[in-house]
Parts: sequence; C-alpha cells; structure tokens
Amino acid sequence: MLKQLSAWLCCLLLESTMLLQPVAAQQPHQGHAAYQPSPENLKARQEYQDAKFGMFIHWGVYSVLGGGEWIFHDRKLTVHEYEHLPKFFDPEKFDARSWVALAKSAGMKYITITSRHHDGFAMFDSKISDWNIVRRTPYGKDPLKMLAEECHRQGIKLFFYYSQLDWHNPDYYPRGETAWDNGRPDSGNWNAYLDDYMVGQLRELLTNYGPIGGIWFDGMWDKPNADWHLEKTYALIHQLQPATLIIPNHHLTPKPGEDVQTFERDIPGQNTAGFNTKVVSDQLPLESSNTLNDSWGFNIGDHNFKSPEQVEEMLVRSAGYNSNLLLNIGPMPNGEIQEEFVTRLHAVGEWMSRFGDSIYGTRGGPVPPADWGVTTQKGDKVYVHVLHWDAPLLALPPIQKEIANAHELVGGAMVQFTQNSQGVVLTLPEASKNAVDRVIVLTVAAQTREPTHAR
Ligand code: FHN
Repeated sequence: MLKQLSAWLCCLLLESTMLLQPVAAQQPHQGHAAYQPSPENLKARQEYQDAKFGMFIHWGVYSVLGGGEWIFHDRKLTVHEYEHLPKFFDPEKFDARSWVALAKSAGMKYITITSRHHDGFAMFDSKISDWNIVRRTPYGKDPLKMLAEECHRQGIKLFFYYSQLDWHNPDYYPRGETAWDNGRPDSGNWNAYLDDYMVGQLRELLTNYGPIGGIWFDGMWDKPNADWHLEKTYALIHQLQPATLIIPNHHLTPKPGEDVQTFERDIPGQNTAGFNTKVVSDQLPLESSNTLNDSWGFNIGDHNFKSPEQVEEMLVRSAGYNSNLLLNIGPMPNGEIQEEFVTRLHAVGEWMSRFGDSIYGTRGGPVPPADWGVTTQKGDKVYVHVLHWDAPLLALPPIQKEIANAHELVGGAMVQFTQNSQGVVLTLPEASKNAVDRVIVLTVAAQTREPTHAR
C-alpha cells in the first residue's frame, strides 16, 4: 500500500514538473536599452500589477446597430453611410457614477475605456476634428470627462484605449489590411495623421482628464510594416504624464517605451487565440484581456455569457501566470449596461470579497501553473489555488522556502502537509459543491530551506 502510494506520488511529482514548464519563455527582455522608465512609471507598474482586475469598456456609436464594434467594416458601409450613426447616439441613461460603482462592486481596480475605436470616432471632446461625440451627436456631452471625474472621486484609475487604426480619416493612408472601398480618396498624408491628428488627440486625452493610468493602443497590426512614429509618440505620452503606462495590443514582443505586455483573449505565452506572441516579457507587467460574452462592443444577438465561475477561474489563472485580467463589457447605446453583465459582475465581486486576498497584490507563485491549478504569492504567503483536482492529496514540485504552516484561506482550518527535497504534498480539504477554487495558504519562512526535511 505504502509502495503504491509513493509510486503514485512520484508519478504526480514528475507529471507536475513535466507539465509545468516555466510560465513564460524567460527570454531576455528585448529592445529596452534606450528606454529608462521614470520612478513614477515604475511605481505605477507596481500598482498596476497589484490591482490585478480591471474593467474593459468598448463603447461607441457602433452600439446603435447592436452588431459589435466592427459593424462599419463588416457591413462594408461607406463613410457617408456610417456618418449617420452619431445622429442616433443619445445615451441619456449614461451615468458615470453607476458605471464606476459597478466596476468597484465587481472587485475591479481600474477601468480601460475606448476613447475611440477603429471608426476613429472620438468619444470625447476633441478639438482636432469634429468627428466626435460632442459635435456630432444629439447627446452633445463628453462622457469621458464625466467618467474621469467619477473615477477620481471613487478612487479608481482610468485608462484610455486608443485605436491607431482609423477607417474614417482619409489621412490613414496608405490603407491597411482591413481596408475596403468606403469612399475615401486614394490619397492621404500619413505623417499628418500620426503627428497632428493622433498626437493631437493623445495630447488632449493626457491634459484634459487628470491623471491617466495608461494608454491602451490597438490597431498597429493593420499596417505591420508601417512606421508608426512610436518613439516620438511614446516619448510625448511619458513627458505629459510620466506615470502613464503604455500598453500596446500589437500582439508582438514589447518595443522600447512600452510599459505593459498585453495578450488578447489569452493567457500570456499560450497563444490559444492564434495571433499573440508566445514570447513573454520577464520585465514588464502582464495583462490578459477577455470578453464577458463573445463580443467587445454591444452585440444584441450575443448571449454567450461566461458564468461567474468561468470568470473567477480566468482571474485565478491570470494571476497564476503573473498577469492582470481586463474583462470587457459593451454598454448599450442608451448608456445602460445590460443586466446579464451586471448580475455576473456582482457575483464575481462577491467571490472576490472572500478570495481577493489570494489575488490582489500577488505575483505569480513558485509552482508553475498546470491543469490542477496555479499558485500566487505575496510577502510570506504562497497561495495554492486548487481548481481541478479530485484526489485527496496534491503533490507539488519543491518549494525553496521552508513552510511553517498551511491553512485554508476561507475558514482558516489547518491543512496537513509534508515537505522534503522532492516536493510538497498537501492533504486537501474536501471540495464543497460548485467551489471554483480551494485556496490553501502556505506561510513560508524568509530564508531558503535546508535540503531534506520531512514533517
Ligand atoms: O479589433 C479590435 C477589437 O475590436 C477589440 O478592440 C480588441 C480588444 O483587444 N482588439 C482588436 C483586435 O486585436
């Protein structure tokens, strides 16, 4: 019996060590020699990593058609046709206070909202062009201003998504891979688009809305070989607000001047989405973005909502991979957030009020993630998140620090364990019905453990 048990444990250990290869390809960080982040920026990175959970919001005039944020492209509309949409955009139910309160109730610590998407339509009061919410809609107000004020009032950071790709501006020329004939002239001034139009709007966003947590760029993939004037643009952002993090969703390895590496619909390094890089920075904070149904912008026909349990597991797995989770909702054109999102976010928030200690402020733990679960760590605590494991014992590969004790996060009951040079074996508490995560808290000593010791 003993022999069987030790053979089983050995197998398990081997399996964990084989399956659990290093989270991220530990390649040296690429191309950052010239960029020295400021002390404010480094501090903001730490705070960003501590925050762990953010709300992504895709909201624009496209929501009027209820077919997602790509409707301009998907229906191959002309610029002239699309320009009718703002006339129907009148979000009289928009209430910044309740949006921010919803994010907070979900346990989210920051909000990243589309200041403009690929339609180029500015959802803020821009003087650079009249293609914006104040000038073109019956609403006539600046919701980002209201949101910024409310975020600052409620103590939550605001980040702006900014699409570099533009399906509306003629100066976005030569066109990119997503282009169709939408009535723009076959000419345009690329440099003016970048240096006057885009930089002008970024300057507005970074001077008129108080402290901004980050600029979340998207769309460079549309013209992969273009010169996007990144060096100047990034330098300007850091000059205007040194703590603002630059988060580019270009799906490539990080470039100089960038502060966060983000992965769309993916855990860092996994590339299950098929378009992300597998190279994970070992220097920059990491982020994984995903949707609460299958759409980014409001999609009236998309009922494929993730359950709170699925979101909770995504959150735990992201944290185990040393990453934040940025979870998206697409508000409706009247400014309301649909009930299906609200109820799920409340449920996740309730769960975070019990399990948040094992997520907020943590970094990826000492045991590489695997099918059974992940680990996170903070100070002298290692949190073992048991997501999928039915057996009573869980064997982990060696942990360098001496474990002083182990207990359940919820309820605090002590958990039996053995630790020796081959690894750690935990005697797991029984899983309660429908539990997403059993979290075992290991309190570890500051110093590295002496070899071979069992208790
Ligand atoms: O095309 C966009 C899409 O609409 C959405 O904004 C996502 C969010 O990560 N990013 C782009 C695709 O990479």
